[in-house]
Amino acid sequence: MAASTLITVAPTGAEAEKAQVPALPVTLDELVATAKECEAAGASVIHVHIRDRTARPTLDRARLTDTVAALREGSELIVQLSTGGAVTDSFAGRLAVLDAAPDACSLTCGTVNFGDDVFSNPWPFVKDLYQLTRERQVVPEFELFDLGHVATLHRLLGEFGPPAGGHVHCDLVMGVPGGMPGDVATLAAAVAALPAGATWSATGIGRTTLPVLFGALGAGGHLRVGMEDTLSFARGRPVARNAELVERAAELARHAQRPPMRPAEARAFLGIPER
Ligand code: KMH
Ligand code: ZN
Repeated sequence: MAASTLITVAPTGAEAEKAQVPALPVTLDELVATAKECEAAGASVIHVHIRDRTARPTLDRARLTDTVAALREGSELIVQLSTGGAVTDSFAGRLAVLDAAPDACSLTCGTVNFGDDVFSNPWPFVKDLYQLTRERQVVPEFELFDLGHVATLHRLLGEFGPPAGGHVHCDLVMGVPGGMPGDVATLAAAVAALPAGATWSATGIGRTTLPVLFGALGAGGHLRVGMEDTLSFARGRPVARNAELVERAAELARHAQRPPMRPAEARAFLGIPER
C-alpha cells in the first residue's frame, strides 16, 4: 500500500453555475488563489476546467495557456487540464487542449450517460487523444466512469503501449447519474479489474463523496476532491471553499497513516518531469 496519499483538487468543473454557487472559482485570480490554498492544505494535483468572461465553460486556447502559466507561477501543483470539457464541446476542441502544454491531462476511456446528457468518448476519439498525449509527452490520467471503461483502458495500452511518463494512473469517477455507483463493492470490483501495476484515485460525486473517500483510503487508493464533484460539505451545508474539502481529505489521510504526498513526490509518482 502506498505510504502517502496523492490528493487531487478539482475546483471548478464545467457544470456548476457561478450565479448559483458564488464560491466556485471561475476567474484566473480565483483559480490561482484556490490553488495556493489547496496546495497548503495537502493537494499536489489540480484538475482544471476554465471559464470565460461570463463564467461559462470554455476551451479557449489562449486562456488555457495563460491558466497553465499562472498556476505554475503561483503554485507547485501538477497542472492537469481537463480534456473532457463540457458535454457540448467538440472532439477537435478537446484534442486542442494539449496545445496549452500542461503537465498532465484527463483522458476518459468511454462514453457515459451524464445526468440528462451524454458525455461522449467513442473509441476513435479516445485513441486519437491517447496517441496525442504520447506525442506531446503529456501524462494522462485515465478517467473511468464505468467498468466498461476499464476494458477500454486495457485495449488502449495493448494497442498503443504505455503512456507518457511510463506509469498508469487512473481516477475512478463514481456516482455520476448514468455511471458506476459510488459504493465500496463497486470500488473493489473496479480496482480488481485495473491493469497490473496501475495506481488509482477515486472520487464520489455528490452524496457518494464520503463513502468513496473512506473506501479509497481503506483500499490503498488516492483521492480526488473538489467542487467539480460535490457542492455540499455536509447535509444542508454548502462547500464554502475548495480548500476545506482538501483539508478534510488530508486529515483523513493522516488518520489512515498515509499523509498527503507533496508535489515533488507526486511528480515522481506519476512520472511527470520536474519543472
Ligand atoms: N465535465 C464532464 C462532462 C474530465 O474533466 O475529463 C467531463 C469531465 C471529465 O469533467
Ligand atoms: Zn473534469
